Formats: sequence, C-alpha cells, structure tokens
Amino acid sequence: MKTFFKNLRQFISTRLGLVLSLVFLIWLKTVIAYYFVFDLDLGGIYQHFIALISPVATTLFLLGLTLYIKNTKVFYITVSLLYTLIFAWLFSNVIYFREFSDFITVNTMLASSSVSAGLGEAALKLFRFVDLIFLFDFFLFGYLIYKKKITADERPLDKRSSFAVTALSVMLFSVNLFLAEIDRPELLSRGFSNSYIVRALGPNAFLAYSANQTYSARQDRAGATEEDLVPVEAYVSENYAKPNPDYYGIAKGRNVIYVHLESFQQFLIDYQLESEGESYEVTPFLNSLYHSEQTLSFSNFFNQVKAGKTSDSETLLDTGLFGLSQGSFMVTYGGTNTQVAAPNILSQLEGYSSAVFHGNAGTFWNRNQTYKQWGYQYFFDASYFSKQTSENSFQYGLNDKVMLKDSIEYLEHLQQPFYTKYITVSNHYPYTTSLVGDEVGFPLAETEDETINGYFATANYLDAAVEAFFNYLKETGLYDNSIIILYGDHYGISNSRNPSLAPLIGENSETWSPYDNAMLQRVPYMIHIPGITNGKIIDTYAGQVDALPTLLHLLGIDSARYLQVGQDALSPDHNQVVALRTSGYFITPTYTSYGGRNYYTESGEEITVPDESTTEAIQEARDATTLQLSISDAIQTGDLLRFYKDSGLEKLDMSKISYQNSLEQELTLEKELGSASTSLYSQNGNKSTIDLFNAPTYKALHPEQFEPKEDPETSESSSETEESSSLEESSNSSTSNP
Ligand code: GP9
Ligand code: MN
Repeated sequence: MKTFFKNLRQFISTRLGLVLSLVFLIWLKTVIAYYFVFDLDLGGIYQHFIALISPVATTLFLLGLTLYIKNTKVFYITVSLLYTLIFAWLFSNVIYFREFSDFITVNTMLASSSVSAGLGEAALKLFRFVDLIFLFDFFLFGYLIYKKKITADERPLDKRSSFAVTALSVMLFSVNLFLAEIDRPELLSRGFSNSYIVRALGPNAFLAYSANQTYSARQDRAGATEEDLVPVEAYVSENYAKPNPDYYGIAKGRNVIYVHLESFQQFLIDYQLESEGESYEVTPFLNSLYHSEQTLSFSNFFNQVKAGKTSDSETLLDTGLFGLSQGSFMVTYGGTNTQVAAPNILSQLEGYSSAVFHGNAGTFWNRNQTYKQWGYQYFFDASYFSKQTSENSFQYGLNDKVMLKDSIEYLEHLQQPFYTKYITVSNHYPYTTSLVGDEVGFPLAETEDETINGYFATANYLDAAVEAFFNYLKETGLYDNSIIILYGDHYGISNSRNPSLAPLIGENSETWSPYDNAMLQRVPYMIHIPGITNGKIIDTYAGQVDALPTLLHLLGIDSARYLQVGQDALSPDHNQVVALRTSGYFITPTYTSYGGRNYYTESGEEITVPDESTTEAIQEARDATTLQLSISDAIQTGDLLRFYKDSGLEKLDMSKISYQNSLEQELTLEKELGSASTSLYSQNGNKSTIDLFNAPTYKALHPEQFEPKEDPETSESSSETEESSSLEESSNSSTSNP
C-alpha cells in the first residue's frame, strides 16, 4: 500500500503523470455529477457506457495542450488554471442544475446579468455539504505540495509525446461521437435537449456546442434589420384570409384545450385492425369525435414538421410560423427570439391563463425556455407528476393516463378561461414499450416490422386516455365551456417503413411511391366545440401552420395584426396549397409534389409529361410554397418580430415567469382572488375534482378478452400472459429513434 502511494506520488510528480491524474479527477467528478446531481435520463447499458467515457476526450485534449509548454513555472500555472476552469464549468452546472434542472448555455450566460446576479446569490444557498466531495482534491494537492510530497518536474515532455497525447484525445473524441450518433442519429444537428448532448459528449463539448449555436444564431440575427419586415408585412397582409362569419367568435371566451396526439396519423381514424380472424377498432373514441356533429374535423390536414418533429409542430400551432429547415427552432431560437404566441395573445386580449402538461423532462426540445417566450404561465413537466418507473413510463416520459390523472391537481386550480396544451407521449416510437401489465391486450399487427406492429396498440391506449379525459371534463362541467382541439404532430411510421405498412392499409408494397408517402403525411385536426350542431368533416386542404389563425377567429380575435404565415382553414378565402417543410414539396387538392415527382392528388397518377397549363399550375404552387417558407424563415432566423410594433401587444415580461413551485403560484393567486377566483376548484366549493378522473386499464375495459377460455385445455394459460410476453419481446428489439 505504502509503495503504491509512493509510486503514485512519483507519477504525479511527472508532467504527464500530473495531466493524466487531473484528467482522471475531472472524469471522476463528472461521473459523480452525472449519477448524483444531473438528471440524464440514461437508459440501457449502451447509454451508460457512452456517458462514462464522455468526459475523457475533451478533458485530455485541453489539459494535454499544456504538455507543449517548456517553461516549468508557466506549465504548472497553466495546468492549474485550466484544471480549475474545467472544474468550475462542471461545478457551476452542478449548482445551476439544482435550481433550474437544466445546464448552463452560452445564451443563458449572455442573456441577462440579472440571471447571473440571482444565481450568484442562489449559488451559496445551493451549495451543499456533500459538495465538498467535489473540492477534496484541492485540499489534498495543497497538503501534498505544502508537505513537498509531490514536486515539480523540470523536464518538459518531448514534442512527439505531447503530440501523441493530442492525437489520442482527438481519436477518442471521434470514437465517442461515433458511438453517440449510433445511439441518437443526428444528435448535433437536431439538438433534442441539453442533457442529451452532455450525457453523450460531456460538459466541455456541450459548452463548445452551445457556443457554436449561439454564435451562428447571433450572426443571422445581427444581419437582420427593420427593413426586412417590409416584405414580411406585405406577404402577411396579402395572404390574409378573412374569417368565415359562420364560425367567427363561436368559441369566444371558452377554455382552449389542445390535445397533442403523439405520432398519430390520419389513417388510424376509422381504422380496423384484423387479427386472428377478428376485427378491432383501434381508436373508437377519436372516431366518435371525428364524426360528431360537435366537431369540425379535417380530412386533408397535413403535418408540416421537419427535424424538430414534436417541437416543430408546437412552433407551428402556437406561433403560426414554421420550424427551421435544419434542426429545431425551439432548440436554436426558442429561448431567445421575440415570439408572439397564442398564450401571450390570449392573456393580453382576453385575460386567459395558460399551462402545458407533459410527462417528460422540461428541458426536452428546450421547452422550459421557449414556453416562457410564448407566454405560458405554467409548465407542468415530469417533475410535477408521479415518479417514473418501468411500469408507468418509458424513455419519452410518463404514460398518458397517469400524466392526465396527475394533471388534474394543477388543472383544477387554473384560472378560467385558460389556454392549455396536453402533450401526450405514449404513442411514440418504438411503440409498445410503454404498455405493460394491465395495459397489454390490444392485438399487435402481424407484419415483419415490430415498430408497425405495436403502433395500433399504443394508439388504442392513447384513445382510451383521451376518452377518460373527456369523461372527466364532462363530469366536472369544464367540457361545456371549452373548445377542445386534437391534432397529430407528425408521422408515426416513417417513409422507410411505409412499404411494410402498405398491405395493412389496402395498398401494394411493390408499387408504393412517393405519392403514397405524401398522402400519409395527413394527421388529425379536430376542433371539438361542445354545443354546436353544425360540425362536419371538412375536405379543405390545410396544414399545421393554419391552426393558429383558425383558432383566433373561432375565439373572435382577428388574426390580421399578427405576423403569421398561415391562414384560417375555415375561411372561404383559404388558399389550399399545403407547403411541406422540405422546400419545394407541396400538396394541393389537384397536385402533389413529393420525393422529386409530381402527381395528381386525387388519382395518384404521376405527371410525367405535363402540358403547359399543368406546368404553370405546378410552378405556381411551388412558388407559393417557397415564398411562404422563406417569409417564415426570414422571421425566425432574423428574429424579425423584435422590430414589429403593430401587434398591439405589450412586451412580455419573462422575469415574472417561473416554472418552479407552480402549484403554490396557483394557490396563492386563488387565495388572492378569493370569491373572484374562476378556477374549477373554487367553483366547486373548494373541493377537489381529482376523484372524478378515472382511466380504466385495457384489461378493465375489455374483461371479455381476459376471461379464461371455455376449453379446459386452454383455460390454463390466459391470453393475457401470452400477449404480454410477446409484447415484451418486441419492445426489447428496437431502442433507437428512427
Ligand atoms: C418528448 C416528446 C417527443 O418530450 O415530445 O418528441 P419527438 O421525438 O416526437 O419529436
Ligand atoms: Mn412527436
């Protein structure tokens, strides 16, 4: 033992030994932070492995650079400074994470001095006794140097060896990045969430990533001027579609409840899954809504997202603008750009309160920052709901039924009218992993693709969850003074899998074409307005960018003053060219352009030799698409809304918004308002309505399926156990996102 310490001391007394020891210390501290402070949502051995190696490469690279220094004094000063800096970055994140459940970005640092001032003050409070663990080495080194147990090494490392260290670190980083990309394709371009970058590449690389993001976003922004608003305003006024008098203001003053149907495609509506000679309706409740006379349902409504997937759909629906052609708008600009979103408009014009409910970490897609810019008063993320276990959740968050049930505690204290968004998650790739125990039972499809097979069962689960929520709304009376809008965010089955899906939807895998892929970009858009009787299925071609002006008009608010690029889908003037985010692709009632080819939308026939008028019509639609996207991009990348003064809205004061202690905030407000409080809880005589929410499990809803078969031979093994084992197998086979 003694000789070990002696050897160690000798090792540290060499320059290379010191550098390697410091790398080890940073690694150790980072791993402690990963497992005891940060919430990195690590699942599976592979992700743990990547996380474990992630701090090494960049730390070795940085500290290794000091080995090129010849002068002894300069070497030791530089290496200690650099080590302290790397450590300070890690440790600041430890402190910051405790308060904000997120990592420090360069944006946050530059954003406002008040944040850092506040943090400085908070930092002391957030320091915990156990944090001394992070500082032990400073004491130890101090002691060892004082006692001369370690000494300075006068001999610089030769150039070749120093270079070898640098080369090794670069190689390590490439391997690290490669492994991370396998786990999460397009990790750096799509961003996902800060914790995904940290856990894959370590805190140092995250700093560089964040700096690069801020730099490129700021460059675009710096180049933009007020002048750039001119074409934008011209487009918006020219493109304005006046409201339809039949619908204008019919939902005025009502609560708005958005239900985000995760990965839900239109083809699921009215779909019957055939399994072992029986036919199963996948989404009976959503089907009933689709056909209800109280619903304005769209049959040709398309998703318009790109790499930002869910986040793009949120940007489209809440702000009436597109996401970016690369990456996610919410991740890149969501926390910094001036944005004019529905919660803010409704709050300022009609006194709405607002909230989002979502059973995943608040940092995912940078929601916790973006929602503030959008004016959301409350954001109830995973931290507000039941602890996640393998029974009640999967990698993307808490199961929908549990999230909905848990949300009631917060919903009932929300002042009315409110604008709320429920982001469901259980019907998310890889499908089925979220369903275990009594939720197992809906049959799997029988294709060769496990992902497709599970899709119907999770959609059925989502359907039951939404039904339970509607029952609750009816039971409490919230239903009658609300408008409930359900939409699908994007495809659930990717284009590459569609040929395998083809036979299930009556199509041919062999002749599957880009046209068929385009048609599958339809998602539900159902505006449910309890009390109306003129609901119907509307064939108008529209997309997610049209949702905000449509909603504003239903609420009796003219959309003309806001710089959005969509149009009220209920307006007689609605222009039916649906732009897809992939530049140049579009769908109209007559033409579809997708995958580099043109088709007649109705027949699906490819247009190979178009006549002059067809060429012209297609070109016109293409130009409209390009223009719409370029106007949206100009606003988004140039942060043009900061120049716009005519919205009639006051500047949003974000410092008043905090997503911590939201229930306390609600209760304080409720108390302050006293008898003027309009929350459901107050209206209900200060009694909770939590017990009125009931979401039966699949097994409870379909007991007949679980009764032992008559035949004494088969009665031993119930269908339940067979189903659950086959589901588990399928859920294990695929783990990464397509
Ligand atoms: C995660 C969820 C999924 O919080 O919204 O996002 P997606 O992978 O669908 O873009
Ligand atoms: Mn999604």
